[in-house]
Amino acid sequence: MAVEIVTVPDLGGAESVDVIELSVAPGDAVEVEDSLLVLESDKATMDVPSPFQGSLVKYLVADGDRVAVGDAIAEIDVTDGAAEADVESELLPAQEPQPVVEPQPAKAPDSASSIAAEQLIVVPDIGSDDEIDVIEISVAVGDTVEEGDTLLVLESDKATMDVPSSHGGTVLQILAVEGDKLRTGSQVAILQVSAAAPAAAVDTSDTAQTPVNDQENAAQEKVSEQPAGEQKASQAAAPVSTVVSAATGSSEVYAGPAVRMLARELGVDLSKVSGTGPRGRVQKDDVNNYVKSALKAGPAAAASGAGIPQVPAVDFSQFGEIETVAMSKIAKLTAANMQRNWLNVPHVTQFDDADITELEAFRKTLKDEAEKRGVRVTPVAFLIKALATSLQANPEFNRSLAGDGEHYIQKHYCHIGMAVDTPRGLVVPVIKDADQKGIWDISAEIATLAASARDGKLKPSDMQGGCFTLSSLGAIGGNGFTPIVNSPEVGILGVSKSQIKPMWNGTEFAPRLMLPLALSYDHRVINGGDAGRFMTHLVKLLSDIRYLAL
Ligand code: CAO
Repeated sequence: MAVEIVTVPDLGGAESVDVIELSVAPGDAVEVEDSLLVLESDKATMDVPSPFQGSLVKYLVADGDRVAVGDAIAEIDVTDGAAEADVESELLPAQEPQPVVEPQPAKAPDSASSIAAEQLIVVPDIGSDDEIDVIEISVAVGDTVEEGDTLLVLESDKATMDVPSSHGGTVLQILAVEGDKLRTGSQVAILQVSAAAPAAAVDTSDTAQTPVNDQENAAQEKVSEQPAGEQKASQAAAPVSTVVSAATGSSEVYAGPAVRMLARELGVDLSKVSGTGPRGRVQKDDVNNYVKSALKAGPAAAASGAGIPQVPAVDFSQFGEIETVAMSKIAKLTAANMQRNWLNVPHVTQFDDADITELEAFRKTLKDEAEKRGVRVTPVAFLIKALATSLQANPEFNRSLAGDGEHYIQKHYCHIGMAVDTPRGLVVPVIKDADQKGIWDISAEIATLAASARDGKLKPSDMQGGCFTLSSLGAIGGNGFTPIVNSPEVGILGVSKSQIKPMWNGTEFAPRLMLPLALSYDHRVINGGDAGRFMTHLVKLLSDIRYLAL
């Protein structure tokens, strides 16, 4: 057995880097340029390709190790293979297509062919003189790019922008690294531009004799990524790709570190994303588009994107007669919103009963006056007024979490949403400035909004701006339920059917009309103490409505 040691090649300036992936298993056959392992610095992820053909004896490092240039990383048994790529390619049978390394047309800037011209690519006018960080190098030396393909990505504190190639050709040299600061006119890359260049970038001399399928073509193209000068398989000069070829399971994903970071943040499995960049490279837009289409595909797909196992589809017709009924637009929206809120908001629900005996007695006395005014006064009007008053006394409930997760948005207005059950589905019109309105006005508005909701005539503005939601099922029945917070609001009150119950008044049990209340809240914003105070205040207002006047 003839064993060759593979060492960490030039790291382009990085002192030491982490091993983040061992790409093959001991005993596996490896070709020259096959990725042996993946290293990651804080700026880039790099494949370490094998300089030898043979089989992997063992790794000399483990996943998570930190390594530096020259460290021994693997042993390759080269007994049956040849150490040099060009020798190896001659030994291969012609019928058996392999990802071989062919000598490339000269690609170094100082050795361009006579028909090729070198083209310096610079940062185009970016609308200011500011220096902007390079956050991603989108191509590697040896890549073939079309005019308009992204060469690198810049990011200011306001925007991310792609720097497109002004020419098509082969990348000879990249003149920036991640973390550099560039401005309009800064040098980005040198391309070899000529009619022959793109064809030369992927060698076809062998494929002309040996038909290969698409996959093998892709493998061959990958092997040809490195400039010819660097492809010479010698251990000392083993090339490091500065782009990422990250393995996810057995399938390789071609993406840069910034894209991988975005995918990690969004919980996206990159192996499921189709890359639209050069040679199928996954770009940021591909990840964003994947997320958008997963969300559009419906809650089940979105949930599975978040790593939640999907409920398996069942063929119900095997159990009896069925009918497939289309969901209304409102029902689909409600389903998506409910799932989003259920998954995003850490819910707690607190329960209590309000004694509304006096409230109901008073409400009945309003009947004649209500008829004269042409309105119906139901318990819901008092609940909305009491909620508005409680929000004012407990402003934590009139907040939303800011997008940065580090601030609250404190609202100084008081709009109460009211869930309305309609034939098309659930809608939530909003009673604006409920704190400034009396019971007559609120009653009239409830009637108008509920009627518009049932007739499908609510305007978008009727349903916007809610601070807190009331969901009253009192007219329908039930002892209690746990409503789902209508995020970005942080609280919702679920009201069930009032019942006469025997209540101990200190000397005896007396029949009292008790209203079951359930307060669900977003525990990121509301503490249990806040919720206890809010509920106690609300119960006090409903049990003695004179407090509403204070
Ligand atoms: N306990 C006992 N009776 C109650 C009650 C309660 N908590 N709340 C209302 N009632 C009574 C009313 O007193 C009224 O009877 P009277 O006419 O004899 O006084 C009757 O029930 C009808 O009241 P209502 O609640 O329907 O009246 P409203 O117009 O004020 O309510 C609205 C409007 C929009 C809240 C209601 O029609 C509605 O759609 N509720 C369903 C909300 C919903 O679907 N929530 C679930 C959302 S989450 O899935």
